[in-house]
Amino acid sequence: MTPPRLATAAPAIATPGVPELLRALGDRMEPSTIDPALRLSIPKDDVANPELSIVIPAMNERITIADFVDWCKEGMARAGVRGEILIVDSSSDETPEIALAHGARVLRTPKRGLGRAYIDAIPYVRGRYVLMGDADCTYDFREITGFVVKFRAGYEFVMGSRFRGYIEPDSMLRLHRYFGTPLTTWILNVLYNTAFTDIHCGMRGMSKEALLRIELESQSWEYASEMVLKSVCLGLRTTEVPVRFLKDREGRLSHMKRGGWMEPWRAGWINLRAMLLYGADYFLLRPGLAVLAAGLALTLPVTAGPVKFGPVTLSLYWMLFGMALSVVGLQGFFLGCIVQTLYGYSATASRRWVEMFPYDRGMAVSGGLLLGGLAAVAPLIAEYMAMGLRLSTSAGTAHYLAVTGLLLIAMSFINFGSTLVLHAVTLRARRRLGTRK
Ligand SMILES: Nc1nc2c(ncn2[C@@H]2O[C@H](COP(=O)(O)OP(=O)(O)OP(=O)(O)O)[C@@H](O)[C@H]2O)c(=O)[nH]1
Ligand SMILES: [Mg+2]
Repeated sequence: MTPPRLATAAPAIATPGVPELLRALGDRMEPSTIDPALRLSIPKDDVANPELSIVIPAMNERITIADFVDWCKEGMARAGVRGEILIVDSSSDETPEIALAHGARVLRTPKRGLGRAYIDAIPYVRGRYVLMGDADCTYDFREITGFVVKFRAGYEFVMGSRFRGYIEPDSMLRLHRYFGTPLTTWILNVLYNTAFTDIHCGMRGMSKEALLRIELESQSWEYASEMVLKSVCLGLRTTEVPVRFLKDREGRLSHMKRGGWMEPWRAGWINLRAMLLYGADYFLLRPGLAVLAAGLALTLPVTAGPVKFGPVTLSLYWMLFGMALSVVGLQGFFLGCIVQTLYGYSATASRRWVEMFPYDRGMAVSGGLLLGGLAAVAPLIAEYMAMGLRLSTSAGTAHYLAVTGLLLIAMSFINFGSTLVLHAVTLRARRRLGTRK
């Protein structure tokens, strides 16, 4: 989708800090019809109908930007692909002028974070395939053939891997190289049953169609985790290619470091948040079922009184523990179903739970559980009344039965509330799915 061109030469929106030099270079300026804060500049030697778009956020990268754009051109020539370079720029130095002079399109955007820069760029992407990375010449864009080959083979998400490629000595902090990145990659692989080797690699590619489907939302560094997680949830055809990672140029300080000592920790924190937010169902659904099963196993067999399993006697306290587990587990499971429906990653995922828990049956089950629970609690209430509003201190059969009864009542309410929310959420999800697959 290319934003419509306006014939006017003068920008309708004055963006502070963009020097007149841009016009002196002879580019055409285009006021954006999408976001008035954005403005696109097109170089003299612009490329028509690109197959590939190299989309690169940049902020004050005057030390490297010239070489970087040249590297991209070299990379595209070697890969035999017709491509555009789109620099998404929030600089206050001369980065945009240099990029434009070297043949890149420059989309000026306010400083709103790395993730937001990518979101801003999406309507301006013309290629079928999008390659992302940094403007700092740390990722070697002279070698992009692997990405192009994989794209043309039909892969929708092509992740770069520094660990399968080359890492120049001292280019990465030891803590990141030997601990942070391998550990977080391993955790993600275990949780989501994937086989990534470098989930933090900034050089990565996606087909434009897939990029639209994942609907990026992250404004800052956490876009990296969001992309990976959503690619998994959407079941994108994914592969990895080795990439070369080089040291920062003399005099260049990464934005992570420019942000102060807290910035890497903040980045880690928001990346973890993204992993939890975009994959909440993984932490709720199956773990919820497991906890529910354990809870029921501790509660139900003890309904008629204490049960001995080898050296362990399951009595009232175990039952109460089991009841707490069951409640937490059942609620966790339902929350997982609800959140999966809310994500709406696919029509099948959205329909699955509402079909499995139809409204009428849900209400009938809740009613049944409530009646069963009340019936199981009744003997204890009768005993309580008969003894003048007192209960014996030693637990008898009625006590055990009452705990199971309480559990059934709690499950009835959880089932009732969750069925309602699930169906309410589906009404909204349906509206959304009308416009997507
Ligand atoms: N447009 C825009 N670009 C940004 C912003 N923040 C960072 N960038 C650019 O995004 C790219 C990645 O930033 P880097 O500073 O290299 O961060 P990094 O590679 O994650 O950090 P290191 O691992 O320490 O190198 C660079 O090209 C930056 O210039 C932003 O807020 N807006
Ligand atoms: Mg970098």
